[in-house]
Amino acid sequence: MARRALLTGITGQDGSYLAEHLLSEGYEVWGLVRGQANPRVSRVRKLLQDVQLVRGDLLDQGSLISAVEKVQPDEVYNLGAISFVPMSWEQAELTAEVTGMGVLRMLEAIRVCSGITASRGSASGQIRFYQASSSEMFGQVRETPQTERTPFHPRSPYGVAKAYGHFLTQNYRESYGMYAVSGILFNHESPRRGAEFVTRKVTLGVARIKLGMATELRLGNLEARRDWGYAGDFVKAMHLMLRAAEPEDYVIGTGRTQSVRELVEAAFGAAGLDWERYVVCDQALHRPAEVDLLCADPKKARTQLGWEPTVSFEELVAMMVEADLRLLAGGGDPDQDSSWP
Ligand code: NAP
Ligand code: G4F
Repeated sequence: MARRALLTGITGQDGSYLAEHLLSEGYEVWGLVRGQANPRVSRVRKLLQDVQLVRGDLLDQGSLISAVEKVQPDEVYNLGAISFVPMSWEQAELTAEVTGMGVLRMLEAIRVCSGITASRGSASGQIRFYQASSSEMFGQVRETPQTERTPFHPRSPYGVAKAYGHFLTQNYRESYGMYAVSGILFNHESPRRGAEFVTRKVTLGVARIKLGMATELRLGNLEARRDWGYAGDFVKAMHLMLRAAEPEDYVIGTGRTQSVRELVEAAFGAAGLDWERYVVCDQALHRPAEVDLLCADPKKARTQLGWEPTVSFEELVAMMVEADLRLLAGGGDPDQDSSWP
């Protein structure tokens, strides 16, 4: 029998790559979709034709219980979230509800459907649970590089909500003996990355300037440093975590760090452009509290899971610039369903 996976966040970047990976591993894949007429659902239907869809929302406990009852998954990957950090200041309560409380609702759905109570663990095979934790939890970092043992100091309502979900996942593992793990993932990008995040904003900006569709690119803090990897590599780590013998949390990143300025140089350079002629620094795009530096120590994932990133920062930037040049030159719209390579 094929193993069955239920993914929240199927319409997002990671959901798409993880679904493709699990399908290639022989899984039956189900995606949770929300809303009455969510335009991103048609993109999923087009790109991921073998994925089955079930309705539900991380804000709605009953819908998650119904989804778990219907799908009867072996594995649940909770990727759904308000994931754009600046939005978490503008809609802090919604972020807490979706990104934080959504984890509680998903864990409860699994617990209730599995018949697990404080005094009785799961009778039959356990549903394994993956939580999409984030390096944003490290925030104002206490040490570099960051490991599974580095203390958290989140700097945004998003980071705080992720920390809640992270500790809750650990707590359900300890309280109920559930196979529940968190992947503390550092920034990962791809041609499917949302246009609001800095890598894609830059590669789309480069493509627009190269094609004569724009004359400048407005950015915020160029000095922030991130550990950027390729999303296609990172989703494989999620799967490896749920197939491990013991439920444990892992840091997933490349171990290299670059500044936004270096990202900009690489992206404009990949299109043969001099970034200093086009980039405008805009104070309005700076954040109320910044995370200055993130850099992973992925040693545990390497030694225990055998996970290694395969795409370098330079290859990733070139891949994204090329994809955006192709998209825009072909008349594509980054916000439309046809746009995912
Ligand atoms: P993304 O592209 O922004 O996708 C977010 C997903 O969450 C979308 O599918 C969205 O669905 C869904 N969602 C939003 N509100 C929801 C709700 N109320 N109920 C159910 N689903 C909801 O994010 P991503 O980059 O793929 O990241 C996946 C996960 O990893 C997120 O939890 C993110 O916080 C976390 N993470 C990402 C990174 C990274 O660098 N990419 C790093 C660390 C952690 P709709 O289409 O319905 O809005
Ligand atoms: O691309 P970003 O918006 O990603 P950020 O804030 O690091 O968050 C991403 O990674 C997290 C993991 O560490 C995830 F949990 C989260 O869901 C998301 O996927 O910004 C990266 C850096 C920041 O320091 C920001 O201040 O780029 C800087 N930046 C400079 N100018 C900009 C801009 N960011 C954006 N989005 N837009 C700008 O114009």
